[in-house]
Amino acid sequence: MSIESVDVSVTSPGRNFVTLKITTSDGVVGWGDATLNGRELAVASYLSDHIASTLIGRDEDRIEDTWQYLYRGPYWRRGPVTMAAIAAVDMALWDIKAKKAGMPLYQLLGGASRSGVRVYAHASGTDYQALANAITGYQELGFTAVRVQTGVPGLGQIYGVSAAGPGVRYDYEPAKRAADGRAATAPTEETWDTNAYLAHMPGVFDRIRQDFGTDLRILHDGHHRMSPIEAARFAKDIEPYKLFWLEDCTPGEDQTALRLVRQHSTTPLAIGEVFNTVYDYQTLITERLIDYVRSAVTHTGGITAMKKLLDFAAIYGIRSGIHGPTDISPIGMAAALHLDMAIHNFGIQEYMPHNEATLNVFQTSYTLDNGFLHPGDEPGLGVSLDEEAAAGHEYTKAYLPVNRLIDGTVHDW
Ligand code: EZ4
Ligand code: CO
Repeated sequence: MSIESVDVSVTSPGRNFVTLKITTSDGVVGWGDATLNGRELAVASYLSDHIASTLIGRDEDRIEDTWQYLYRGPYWRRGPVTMAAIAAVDMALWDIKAKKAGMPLYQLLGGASRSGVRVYAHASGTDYQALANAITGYQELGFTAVRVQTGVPGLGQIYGVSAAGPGVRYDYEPAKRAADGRAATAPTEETWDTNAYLAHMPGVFDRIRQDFGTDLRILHDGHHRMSPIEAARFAKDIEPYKLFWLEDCTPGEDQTALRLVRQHSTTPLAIGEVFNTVYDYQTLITERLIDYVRSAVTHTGGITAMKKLLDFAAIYGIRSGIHGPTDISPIGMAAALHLDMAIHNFGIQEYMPHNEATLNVFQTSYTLDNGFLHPGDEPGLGVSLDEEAAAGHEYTKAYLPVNRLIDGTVHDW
C-alpha cells in the first residue's frame, strides 16, 4: 500500500491550528499536528507547497526512512517551521501504522509503563489571592501539580497570567487577535522588569508553601527572561520552597548558561519548549544541566525524534516534561500522551484544556481522571479532525506578544 493523498488544513476555533491528513491507497487515514503559534501559514506552506507531492506513492509503513528523507533530504535542516512540518508527517504515519495494527499507539511504542500520565495544570492570578483561588480550584478537581504564575506589582499584563478574574481557570491564551476578534496586524506589547520579578516571586512561593503544604507539586516558568547570573540567584533564592521545576530561566539558545545556574542551586531545571532537535539539548543532557526535557512533539520532529531524544535523556537520568499548551492541537496532545505512557523516564505532562469550540472540531478519546490523563485505547492516536466543522472556522491571524523592558528595550517574551 502507499500514500495516496496529503492534505493540509488550517482552522481557527478560537485559535489557529494546522492539521495534516494522510490517506493511504486502502483508505486508512492518519492525522498530524503542525501548529506553530503565530507562524501557522509558514508551516502549512512548507507542507503543502514543498512536502505533500514528495510523499505521494511512498510506502506509509517506512516511518524512519520518511523521517530521514524529510530531515536529511532537502539539505536545509532544523528550525521550528521545518521540524513542525516533519512532526506532522511523522505523527500521521504512526497514527496509520497503529490503526493498521489495531492498537493504541502506546502499545507499538512498548506498551504501558504506567496506568496514567500525571499532568500539571496552569494556576495563575493577577494577585496572590486570585492565584491561591486557582490553586484551590485545581486541587478540588484532583490535580496534584500546578504551574504558578502571578502578576508582578508595577507591571501590567504579563506572560502566563490570565487577565480574567478569580475563579476562571482555563482561559490563558497568549496569541492575540485584534480587539474585535478579527485578524491582528501586529503583536501586542508587554512591559517587563526583571528586578521587580526577582523581588516579588520568592515571597509568593513562601505563601503557597504556607497555605498549601509540602505535598503540592509547584512548577514555575521564567519564560527565558533572566540572565545567567540572575537565574542562578533566583534558583538559589527559591530553593527552600522545593519547586518541582523552574522552567526556561534563561534564553534557550544559550545552553552553557545553565552551567552557572547548576553551580549555585539544586532547584530542578526544565527547558526546551522552543527547541526543535536533539542537538539543542546536546550539552544540556551530556553535562546533566537540566532535569526535564520540555519539547513539544509537534515542534521537535514528531514521535520518532522525541522517542530518541527521551531515550538519550534517560541515560543521563533526565525525565520528560512534554510541552502541552493550547497551541498544541488535540492531535499533538494525543501524540504526547502515547509517548508519556510508554517511556520509562516520564516526569510530568503539561495540560491546558482546549476550549469547547476546539473540542467540537477535534474528536478526542483521551480522558482525565483525578489529575491523570490516559490516551484511551482506540487504534492509532485516538484523535481526528471533523473537517466539516473545521471548515466553519476561518484562519484568523494572531500573534504572540512582544516584550519590552521599562526603558523600551526589546526583551525576550
Ligand atoms: O508561552 O505555548 O510552558 N508553556 C508556555 C506556553 C508558551 C506558548 C507559546 O506558544 O510557556 O504557554
Ligand atoms: Co513555558
